[in-house]
Amino acid sequence: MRYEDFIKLNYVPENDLICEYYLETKEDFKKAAGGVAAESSIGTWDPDLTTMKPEIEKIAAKVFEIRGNRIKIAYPLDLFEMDNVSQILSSVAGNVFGMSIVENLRLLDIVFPEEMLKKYRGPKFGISGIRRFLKIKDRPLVGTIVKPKLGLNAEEQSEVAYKTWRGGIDLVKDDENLTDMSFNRFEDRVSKVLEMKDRAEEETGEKKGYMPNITAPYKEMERRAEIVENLGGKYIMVDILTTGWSAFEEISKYTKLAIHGHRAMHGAFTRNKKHGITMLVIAKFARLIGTDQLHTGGVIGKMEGEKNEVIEINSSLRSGNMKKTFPVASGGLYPGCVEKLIEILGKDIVIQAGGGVHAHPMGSERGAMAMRQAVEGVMKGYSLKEYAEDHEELKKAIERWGVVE
Ligand code: CAP
Ligand code: MG
Repeated sequence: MRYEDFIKLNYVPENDLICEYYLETKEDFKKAAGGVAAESSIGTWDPDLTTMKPEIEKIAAKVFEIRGNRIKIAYPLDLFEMDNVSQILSSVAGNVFGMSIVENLRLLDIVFPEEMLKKYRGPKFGISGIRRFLKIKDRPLVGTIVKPKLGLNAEEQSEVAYKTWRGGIDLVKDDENLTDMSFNRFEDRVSKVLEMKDRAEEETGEKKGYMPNITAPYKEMERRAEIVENLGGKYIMVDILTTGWSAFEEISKYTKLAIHGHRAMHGAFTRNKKHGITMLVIAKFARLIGTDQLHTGGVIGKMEGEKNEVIEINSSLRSGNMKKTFPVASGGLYPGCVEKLIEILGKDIVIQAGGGVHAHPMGSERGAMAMRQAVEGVMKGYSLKEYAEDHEELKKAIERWGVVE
């Protein structure tokens, strides 16, 4: 089959997996588009394979739509091992990005057919399960990342966590690069932080969550998940991309705990608007294989991520029959962002602040109070400035970082 033979503009997909790509080429557009369908399914550069058979040609991917630089390709399900995300990605997001006929190629969106969705359990808890567990009905969850990222010992880490829980934080998490360190051992940390969690729960009468980062070589992740479970933890955190799809898929099957998915490294392939893979696609796969919470962008913080894109990702995580993944807004956020964030992203989000809690001039506990006050003020219908009038911690936070209008 020649590359052009992979174009079938009158094809109507039924039970196929659909991918939408943005494509730029210096060569003939149809040839390049067909090339993408070929390389991601059954074809190669020389059309005259002596090994090709008519029944194999039937499962070729088909470019069935071309609109400007956007193309849609339908993939018959026989091309896939349906419950193997690595294999699916090796097909639709593999060699194609490096083909020389392609100048730029971006996988914009992916739609999984019902037959494939049935193979996946998705999140174990999802938004509703997590809300039930934390007993928080409809406000955004408030989270913090203990800062500095690295350097505190287990004891210090647990004290900082405790202070923020007391101040009103719901979820405390490790940073993406904090694992089992010489100065802060995993098991020691988890045990100390969970002890402090129990104390904070008793003192505040609220449910709290700790999300220890178990990111490590696979077998070690299993061991760490077990440590967390045996110590009474309910959550683990995994850096889903640096850990890799296969390991993430497996740990998610293995553990009974809720999973917080950190997306560190996504910018390496999501950021270039013409090439790579969108965060939307990453998020869809991450939900399929079980992430209960996922970083999707804070819109107004320190990290790149356009408003409409984040809205689209978040609504995708909450749509369909599978349990919904809690979108996490994080990165450079502080109390003054809360009103705007809720306005843009709604209440079904986790709002996290690291620097925006621990750099509060009155310290971590009162920094946590300021974040919680911001959420409560907005939920009660006040503007942040109004609510700050009789909430000192929020007032101090606004003096330091201002309010996003
Ligand atoms: C936030 C954070 C997260 C970022 C990642 C950090 O801390 O812990 O890793 O949110 O970005 O280390 O930067 P701050 P994203 O609140 O101190 O910024 O959520 O976009 O994946
Ligand atoms: Mg971080």
